Amino acid sequence: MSSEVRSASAYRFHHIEEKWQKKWKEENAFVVPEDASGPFFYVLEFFPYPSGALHMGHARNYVLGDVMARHRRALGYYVLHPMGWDALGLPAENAAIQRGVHPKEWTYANANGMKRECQSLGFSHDWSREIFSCDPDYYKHEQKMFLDFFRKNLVYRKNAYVNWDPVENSVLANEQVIDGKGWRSGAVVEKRLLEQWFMRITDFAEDLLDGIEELTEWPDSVRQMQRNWIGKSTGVRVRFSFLQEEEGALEIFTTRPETLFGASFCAIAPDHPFAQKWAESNPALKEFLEECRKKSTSSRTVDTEEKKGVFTGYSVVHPLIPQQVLPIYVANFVLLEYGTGAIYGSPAHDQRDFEFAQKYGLPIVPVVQPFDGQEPPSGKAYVGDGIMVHSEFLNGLPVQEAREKMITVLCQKNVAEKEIVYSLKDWNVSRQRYWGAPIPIIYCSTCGIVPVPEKDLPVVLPEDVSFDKPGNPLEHHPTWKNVSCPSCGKDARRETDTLDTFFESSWYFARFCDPHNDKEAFCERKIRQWMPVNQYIGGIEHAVLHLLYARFFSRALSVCGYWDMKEPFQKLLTQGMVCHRSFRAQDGTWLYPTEVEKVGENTFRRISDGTPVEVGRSEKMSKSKCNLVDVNFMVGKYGADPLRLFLLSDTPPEKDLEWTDEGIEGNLRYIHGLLESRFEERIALIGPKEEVELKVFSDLSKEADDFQYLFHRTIASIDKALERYHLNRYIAHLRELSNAIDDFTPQNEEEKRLLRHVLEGFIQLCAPAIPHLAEECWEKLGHAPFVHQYLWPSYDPALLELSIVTISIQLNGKARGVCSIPVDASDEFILEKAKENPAVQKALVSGTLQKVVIIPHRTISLVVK
Ligand code: ANZ
Ligand code: ZN
Repeated sequence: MSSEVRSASAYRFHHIEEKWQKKWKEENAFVVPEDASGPFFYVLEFFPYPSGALHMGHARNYVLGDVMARHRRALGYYVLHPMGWDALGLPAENAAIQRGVHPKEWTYANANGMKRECQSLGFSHDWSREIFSCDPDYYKHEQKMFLDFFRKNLVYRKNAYVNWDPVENSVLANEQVIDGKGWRSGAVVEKRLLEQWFMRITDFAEDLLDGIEELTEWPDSVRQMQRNWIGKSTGVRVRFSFLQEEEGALEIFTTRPETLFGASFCAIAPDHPFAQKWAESNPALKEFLEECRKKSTSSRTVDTEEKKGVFTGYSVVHPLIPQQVLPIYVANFVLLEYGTGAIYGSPAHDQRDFEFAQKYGLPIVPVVQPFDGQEPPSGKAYVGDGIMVHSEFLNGLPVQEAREKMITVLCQKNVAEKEIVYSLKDWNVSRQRYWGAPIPIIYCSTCGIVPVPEKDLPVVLPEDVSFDKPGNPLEHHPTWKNVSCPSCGKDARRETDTLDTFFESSWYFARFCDPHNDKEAFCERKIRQWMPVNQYIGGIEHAVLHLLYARFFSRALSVCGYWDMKEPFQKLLTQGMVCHRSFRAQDGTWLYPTEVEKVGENTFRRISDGTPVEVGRSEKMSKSKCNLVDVNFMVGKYGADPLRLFLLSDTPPEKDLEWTDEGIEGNLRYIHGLLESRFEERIALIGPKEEVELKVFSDLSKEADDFQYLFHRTIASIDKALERYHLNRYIAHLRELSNAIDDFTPQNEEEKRLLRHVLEGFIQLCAPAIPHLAEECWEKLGHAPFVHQYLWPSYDPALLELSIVTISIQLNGKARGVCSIPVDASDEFILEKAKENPAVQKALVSGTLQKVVIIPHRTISLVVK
């Protein structure tokens, strides 16, 4: 940094952070005791891939989760807040190929480094539950699940076209193909026919769709993305008979049967059985199919491509106009796996059909006329509503009515049936890679597909593999795949495909409830205790894949008797990205922020040679643009608490956050101020430590009265902000209160007690955001650690003139949660409410209620023995 820029003062409190991190660890501060009786709260962040180092996006994700976990603890919940590693997958294997380090070694080393980073940020994870998905003790349970799925016919093998990544030498899921290219390699994806294992997620399409309605605490955007992905369409399947002497009929699927009188051609997918058959005697067709095969199978890429086709030489007869003949094309925009893999084209009312018809000179017959006064568009298809024309018995009807009528007529004529189709496909779980969980299957030439007997699980990945040949090292291993058939004893062969890593992430959240169970994946009691995850937090990039697979897995595990649960995640927060401006040297190369220095308001130069630097717009931090800031470096320079505060302030969690050095320096100054000057000064003014449950002070001066009011209002506002994820507002309220604390000078003993009371409350309110600093101050105020073990401050609703209050529930002297009641609720009402608390309910099963003490607007204490 140049001297013109006010440089960041160094963080001076690393010793405090280390001190508390050590204490938390030594005293297992975040480990949930085995005999915990509730209430329970499960906070989970998407478990990370151990790529090497935390990036700022991870840090933001875990800070958000940590605030929620610490807040819940202070409310009296037992909080499960675990962390582990999504440790299987390609990058480890690539590291092995490129650098000769074994994937296992690479993975564990990375995870350990990232774990240290997590700890240096003060996250309250329960590391006693750490899991590695690459550990055979983990994946043996999922191999058992695979066998149970196999038994229940939820997983099956089929020959299918797959997306083949020629660089990775592996099959990709549709979701891993982006714009026709491999999501990691960027290579143009080809099609290949391979035997693969598939999960029957499509059997659950309707149920998964229905379930979305109940996910009211998920962002609407994610729910809509899931609906779109499942892609339910209600339509009809129509049979067109062949003009030639061809067996059967051409079946098409349409959602717009009312346009049938506008049909001018039919088209089938390149992989449609008819296309394959006719190509044998049609070289032009054959060539076209070859060309299509090189393209991806992903439905999501087809729309953007130029529409192309070839006439097959075959035709069908229009089902309602016997003298009208429609030519059949093979077209690249028709997908094999949607509907029937065949369509009729009605070019005036479908853009794809329109482009196709124009290109091949096919008739474009409008059959829907826009309502009076509207002009039909020129040069493109009209897809809107209107009145039917040129359509015999439909003429004059609006589109909706015409559709109903057409369906009735076609069904009566016995040429069509109603049909519902989904764009969701079965989930291909086979990967031709080494660093994955082996699929527990053996192939025997006599017995066929033989599941590995349960007693032989886990099927462990061999460690002695070599990566010098392309493709799957398990294939090249000299012995591993050779086994004897468990059923007949003859020579047989292991499945060498491994499971898609989305398999591991589809149930890890359940394993965290019972991570050391070596008999089963998890026991039911612990699942009942913790699941569903109450608060799940992660990036929007997993809105469809991971979240949909996990919802499906819950259903599949229910079918197999593991539990009875459909929805694993109750609340979901999808946080925005962390962005940073990018810098480019004059020769166009990207520069790291550490390679440039600021010379003016928005001008920078390259440190090495002083040349000017082009400043780009703020974008998601990424390696390719060099606009990353290193988490470790920032913790070293600014400290964990200032970094946490920065990641929480200013920007709401769901929005993109702009990294600026100025921003974090502001937070650093705030923390220095708090710890160095202001806190010490204040502490000299406060009253003695008291254990009384004193809350509202009376007979105060006007200034003190206002101060007290602000304190209560702040608690109420913070409660609301935390409940609604407005974590940026939470920080703003804290700052407002800390300013008021600075400005307040007590005039008498009573006001000194008030100041202590507010200062203590402030420290407690701060603790979820800046826990190291809070612990330190808490200790200075004369309290034993840890601050999160003390009950969260509460406010007096009467003071704030509120009608609803939240009170805490104590059972046999321990905080057991909260409940909301009207301010004027009777004692009987409050008791009834408290009895709805799970811990109280449980205690009342074996014990009886001995005593009830209600402190108005604050607590209800129950003694049950
Ligand atoms: C005739 C028609 C006329 C269509 C019209 C649309 C507009 P959604 O609604 O997304 O489900 N289609 C059917 N199967 C297809 C396949 N395998 N590949 C590509 N396209 C296919 O889409 C249903 C519509 O997509 C169907 O309705 C069909 O075209 C086309 F004015 O039939 B329609
Ligand atoms: Zn056999």
